[in-house]
Amino acid sequence: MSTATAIEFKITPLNAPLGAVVTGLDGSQAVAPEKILQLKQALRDYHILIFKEQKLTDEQFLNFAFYFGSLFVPSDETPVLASQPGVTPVIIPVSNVDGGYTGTGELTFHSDHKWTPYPSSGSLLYALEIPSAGGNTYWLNTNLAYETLDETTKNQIANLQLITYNPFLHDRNEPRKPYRLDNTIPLISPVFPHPLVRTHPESGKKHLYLDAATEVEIVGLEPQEGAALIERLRKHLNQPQFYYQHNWSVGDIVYWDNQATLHYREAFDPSERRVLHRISLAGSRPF
Ligand SMILES: O=C(O)CCC(=O)C(=O)O
Ligand SMILES: [Fe+2]
Repeated sequence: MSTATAIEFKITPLNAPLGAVVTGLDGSQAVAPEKILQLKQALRDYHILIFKEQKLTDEQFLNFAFYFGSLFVPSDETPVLASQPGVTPVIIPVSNVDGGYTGTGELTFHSDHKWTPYPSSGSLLYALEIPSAGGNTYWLNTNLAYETLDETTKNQIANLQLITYNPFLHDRNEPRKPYRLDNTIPLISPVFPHPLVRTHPESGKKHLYLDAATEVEIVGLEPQEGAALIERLRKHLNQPQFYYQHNWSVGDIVYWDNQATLHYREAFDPSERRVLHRISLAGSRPF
């Protein structure tokens, strides 16, 4: 006899430039092989998956995440959010309370760990406490951003390599710059150039692999020319037609593909609590 309350497993695409909602799946339980495969395909097709009504311990959250890959572990020379010398937590508290990370301010569009040699393939963020207003997270489809460039620009950027400087090694007293214009200043971090147009390792689609604000440099271009090109590409990226705005509910897990999307977070009222847990999965060398 089936219970009246059991919800059927369903993957429903959003009416948006990316994203699908997954209902009827309990991440605290073992997930059937055919469902895992359907979810992997859906991630490839929709770039972000939103799992509703989850109630997981940290251990269950890890077990669920590891169906999709192994843990992203940065090297000591490439610190990331929450890195302390020699260790980065497995589950990162993205929270404005209790010693968590990222505060209450706006976070500009980015993909996680892009400045490392093997950036994270995807991240999962699980909502435990959500403010009454603000703090929405937006995900942007970087394949659409690429495809809507004009042909001249596509040709111009086809073989360019981009360096993204590690924001966690940035000197706090220095103003943040969008582009490294003065290349006589010695570098304080190792750098890992990646293609500005990235091919997705599963779909083969092309993606504009650039975030909205981190300091970058195009290899081999004159600084002024590189800076002008990056400014133009960033203007193009930042268009509502490319993104979906997620209004969090407690119990949501959003699993996004860092190889196909950028994400942005709105600021929220510092007197409210916002607590999420994040797991990032390992990735491969961009090509
Ligand atoms: O707070 C958020 O919604 C997103 C924070 C973020 O960028 C991340 O967890 O990678
Ligand atoms: Fe992030």
